[in-house]
Amino acid sequence: MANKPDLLTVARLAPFLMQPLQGAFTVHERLHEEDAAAFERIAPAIRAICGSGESKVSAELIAKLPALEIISIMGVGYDGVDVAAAKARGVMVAHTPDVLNDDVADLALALMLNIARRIPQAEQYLRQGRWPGGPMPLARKMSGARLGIVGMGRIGQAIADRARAFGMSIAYTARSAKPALPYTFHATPRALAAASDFLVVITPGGAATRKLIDAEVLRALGPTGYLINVARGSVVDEAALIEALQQGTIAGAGLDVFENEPHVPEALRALDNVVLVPHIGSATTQTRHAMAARAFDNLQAHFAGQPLPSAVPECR
Ligand code: 8YV
Repeated sequence: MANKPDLLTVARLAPFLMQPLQGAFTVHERLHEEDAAAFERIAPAIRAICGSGESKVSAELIAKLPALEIISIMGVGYDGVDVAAAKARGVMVAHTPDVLNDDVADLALALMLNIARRIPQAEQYLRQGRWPGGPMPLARKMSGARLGIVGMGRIGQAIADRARAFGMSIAYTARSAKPALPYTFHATPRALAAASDFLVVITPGGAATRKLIDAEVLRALGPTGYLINVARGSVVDEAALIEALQQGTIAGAGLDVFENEPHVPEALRALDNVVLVPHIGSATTQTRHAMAARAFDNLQAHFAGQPLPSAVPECR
């Protein structure tokens, strides 16, 4: 096909996204990282960027791409994109909300159950042949406990839906109260933590939420409280969390996201009161295919002159 628009990828994208991209675009795979000279030659022609939820699209990169029209992120989070810089240049930003709500909410509940019932440790106990020596120490009941949700957006609500089936009481904090929801609102993460057994973080990343969960919030959660993070590593002060876990300031943590992915501090990996998984919130075949399809649809709609299926709120 003649005149395929030039597209720069800024992440290692899945083959099921790369394939349609290569059909519709001239794709330059992470050229800005791989080959600076080649990137400089091709930069003036780039009309689209495609990346993942963790991708960085800085003002500096945007400034190098005078023909850029759209940034399509395969992910609901786009905190790595300088949206203000994109908007100032009239560049659209799109993401893939909704299609991953179920998976991320499922994982939040899985982490809660795993840390409370100590499933990974129990499995090791059995595998290591320790069962004949006696039963495991008792764990913590999750059903009926108090759940606090930091960020009551679409995924927060999907977590609450599931937690209701476990008979949990549900409270939340968000920028403002949502009177339509039957849950208790707390104005600050600290007040919410003080009233929670499980504190689940599912708020967008970025400057507005950086280190929102700090030493003070962890102290309020207390020695029988658990922290679950399925949002962004940046939302939690990781050094303060490690200290709180080491000292028993909180009971434990279930973490899908980290400050410096894919690197997880040795101090965190050495702890027994954590369940750690490598950012797998949306990582099922079904959901990643749906996200890829949406990321591609956003690009296609743009170049067909149609409204984007899911522009980010700032660009609507
Ligand atoms: C993925 C995510 O890590 O949607 C997000 O914001 O963090 C995840 O679903 C990733 O973006 C997949 O491309």
